[in-house]
Amino acid sequence: MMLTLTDVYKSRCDNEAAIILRQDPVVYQGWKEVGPADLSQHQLARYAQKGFIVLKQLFSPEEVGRMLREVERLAHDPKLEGYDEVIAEPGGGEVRSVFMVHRLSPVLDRLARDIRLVNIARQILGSEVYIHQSRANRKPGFKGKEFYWHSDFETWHVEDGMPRMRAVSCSILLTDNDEHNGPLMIIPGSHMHYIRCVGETPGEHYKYSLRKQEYGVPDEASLRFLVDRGGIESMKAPAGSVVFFDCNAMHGSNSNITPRPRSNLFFVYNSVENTLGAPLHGLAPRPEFVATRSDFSPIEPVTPETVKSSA
Ligand code: 6CS
Ligand code: FE
Repeated sequence: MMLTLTDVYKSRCDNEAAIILRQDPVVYQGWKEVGPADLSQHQLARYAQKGFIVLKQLFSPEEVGRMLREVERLAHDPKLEGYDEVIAEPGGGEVRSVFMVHRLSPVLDRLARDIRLVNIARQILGSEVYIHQSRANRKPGFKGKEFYWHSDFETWHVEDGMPRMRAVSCSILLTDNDEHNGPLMIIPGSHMHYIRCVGETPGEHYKYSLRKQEYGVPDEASLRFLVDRGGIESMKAPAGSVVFFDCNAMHGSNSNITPRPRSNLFFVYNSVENTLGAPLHGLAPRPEFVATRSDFSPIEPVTPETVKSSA
């Protein structure tokens, strides 16, 4: 008898949108090693309930300055011009995102392995972790366009074959994020429902979706359901702050028409127990710069001097 495990998180199968209850824990037990910036039990409980947590000014202005300079160096590096990793804003011109920054920059590679971030990811995911994806979203002044509402997990499950909801995004604010310049918005509690999207994913979808997502976009009735239950919170915080948010948290951000950039770095930590399988619907795997497949080995964290002295 052929056992066919139904995929509870299938999506983009037909023209039927649906709201499914989450079938996975949010905070996985089991990680006991203490780190210098660990979340308290209360913070972990709040994260489990809301789907995100904001840690104000985890990094010093000097550290943030170095990160921002490195992102701008990559964004304007003539050697990277025309590379798939560098995504222009719709309509061309400004650089919207640079992907796989942890492999393009030794400075950002060390940051991705910083024990202050890795240990919190381990606490949440209850295991060793590796980087599924990294990117810098620059959202430049006047030109930075929106990121419409979406669940990252819906894309990572359908297009990257990520089995379960056992990944966490870490966004480091490189500039002040305020109510004007397009801060990340998250719907509290939305991580507890999975929105099945309609439509059929086109081939090489990432070539368009990273500029403007048109498939894997939740329907308005489902979005209204989530917002009616949880409202909307903007991740307003000074540069150097860090937002950890669940892979299935519904999020988005508005365009930036102010002169001030809203530049954020994202590291996506995935559990080593949740490594990618085959994408759904016979889709071809997305390239390495969007979804790590070549190396699932656990991150070896680094403890910067600044942390040693303050730990
Ligand atoms: O497709 C992805 O993996 C990317 N797309 C969005 C809108 N957010 C997550 C990720 O950067
Ligand atoms: Fe996203």
